[in-house]
Amino acid sequence: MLTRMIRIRLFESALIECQKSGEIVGSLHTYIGEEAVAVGSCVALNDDDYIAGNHRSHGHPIAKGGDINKAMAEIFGKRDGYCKGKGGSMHLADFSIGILGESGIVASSVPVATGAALASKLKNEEFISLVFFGDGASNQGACHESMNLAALWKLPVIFVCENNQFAVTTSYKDSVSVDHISDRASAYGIPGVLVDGQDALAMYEATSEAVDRARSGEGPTLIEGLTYRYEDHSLGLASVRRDQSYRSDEEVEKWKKRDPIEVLKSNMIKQEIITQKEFDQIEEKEKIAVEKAVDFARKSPFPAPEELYDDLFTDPIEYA
Ligand SMILES: Cc1ncc(C[n+]2csc(CCOP(=O)(O)OP(=O)(O)O)c2C)c(N)n1
Repeated sequence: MLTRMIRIRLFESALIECQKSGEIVGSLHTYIGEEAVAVGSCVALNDDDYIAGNHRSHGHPIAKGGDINKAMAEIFGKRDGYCKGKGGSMHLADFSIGILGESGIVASSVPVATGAALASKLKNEEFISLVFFGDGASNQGACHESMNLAALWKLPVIFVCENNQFAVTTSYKDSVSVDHISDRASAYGIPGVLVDGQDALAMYEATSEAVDRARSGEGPTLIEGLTYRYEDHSLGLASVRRDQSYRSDEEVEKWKKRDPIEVLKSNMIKQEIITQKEFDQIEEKEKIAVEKAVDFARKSPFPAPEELYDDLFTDPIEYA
């Protein structure tokens, strides 16, 4: 878990630099500060369980064990990327390890994961699915419809709401009618669990319980991981540039003091599971891996213009 959280942090930090230098174009939604939610959840799953994500989804595939070379190349828009450079930052799918992919349409992955869980049930398969979505997404109709149906049909799906407390600049306190998003679970008759999203172990434990429920046919669970986004909502989007008036510097600093990597690291050092030196070694190894990923992405070619329509449709259509 520690390794994967460090990998996500360094991956995102490298992306910020490459976006600043102009090597990456388009918008980027970084996951820095929220790493424990994805990692704690994903390590409770098997490789053939499915996950789906959203626009803030570089961390999810990395947490599931995805290939950072392919992820980096995709975000660079290069041919060796996960979707041959045509999906970009919000589309890092890898079916071989259960990553169904993501979508920039807020809340749209919630019914996708619910559909995957329905497929598992109809086919009498063992796999389950888990979807990550934000506090903003939790207000969307697609989210409520999916939870209702999943509860009614006892589908093996886990709903993980990453409550990073803001939808762009709107606080969840101004847009959610209950104190906690997890409180909504009672309306569907399913368990709702509020978890410290800065604590990877707590996320792991809550998800493991939900996995047991899902696999034994008891249906879905709603988990709310209370967390915080350190960076701006998005990089590279002119409309949300640098507006920090919706939150104070003190608040950001307060949350950084409970950094998810530090929380796990200090816990492990205290319990003598790891030494500072070993931590430094992991960090160094991941730094090299991320540098290699950037290099891999830089060297990969852009897709050729004539490949533009390839892989878009199940049955390719002819163009005059
Ligand atoms: C259906 C839809 N509405 C609006 C948007 C614009 N939009 C992109 S991200 C975002 C905020 C989403 O907030 P949240 O779900 O809390 O996720 P977070 O960005 O905080 O991780 C909005 C409104 C969109 N992409 N899709």
